[in-house]
Amino acid sequence: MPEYTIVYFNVKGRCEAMRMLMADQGVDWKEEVVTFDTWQQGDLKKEAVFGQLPGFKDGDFTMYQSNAILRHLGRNHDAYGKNPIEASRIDMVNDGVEDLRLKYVRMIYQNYENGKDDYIKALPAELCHFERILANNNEGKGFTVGDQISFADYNLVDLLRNHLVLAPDCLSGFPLLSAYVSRISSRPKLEAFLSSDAHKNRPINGNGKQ
Ligand code: 0HH
Repeated sequence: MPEYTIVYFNVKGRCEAMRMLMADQGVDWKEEVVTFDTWQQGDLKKEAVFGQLPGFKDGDFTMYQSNAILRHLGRNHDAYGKNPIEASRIDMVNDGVEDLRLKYVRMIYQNYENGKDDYIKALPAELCHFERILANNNEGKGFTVGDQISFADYNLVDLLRNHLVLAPDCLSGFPLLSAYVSRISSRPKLEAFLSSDAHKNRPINGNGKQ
């Protein structure tokens, strides 16, 4: 069994998708929770390749960058497509998820009070891309790419679940996305993780906004 450790702040943030992937794949991992005070001391920031967390340990190998970590897990657990074309499609979907995550994070951390309403108004124009991606793959009955789950699915479902907290009706105009989130979230091992106190009690973001 791999020896995985997430090194991160006590938030879902950029790590919940990797936790969802590991839980769903039946893989254990450890958490090294970094407090604000420890981070402020600066040693961990100096160690981090780009001066930021999350870090991820796979045995003796330590890496950074959340999307690279997701890809690493995708490769290790057969969640990166069945051939190079599927892998490239999965990369494309994941880059789209990252584009939306960056907009969400900027709103949450830099413009919540003044920007939340406009952000929610603009959401359909973002979500329609993912609805179309689903519609174009097995009529939206499965995953974003191919016929097996990928790291991009965990990333997308995590981000959509966060958006359902921000705006509970945001998927009402997107029947395929709505069913997709329910379907993926009810995979037995994933559902057990999503029902756990560890998941439920961990804040989505670091500033109390959600
Ligand atoms: N491209 C990187 C990735 O995908 C971006 C990483 C990043 O933004 O991995 N890291 C942030 C934390 S994620 C970071 O290291 C946002 C969660 C914030 C939770 C509370 C933070 C308390 C900080 C004291 N930020 C710290 C830094 O840049 O110094």
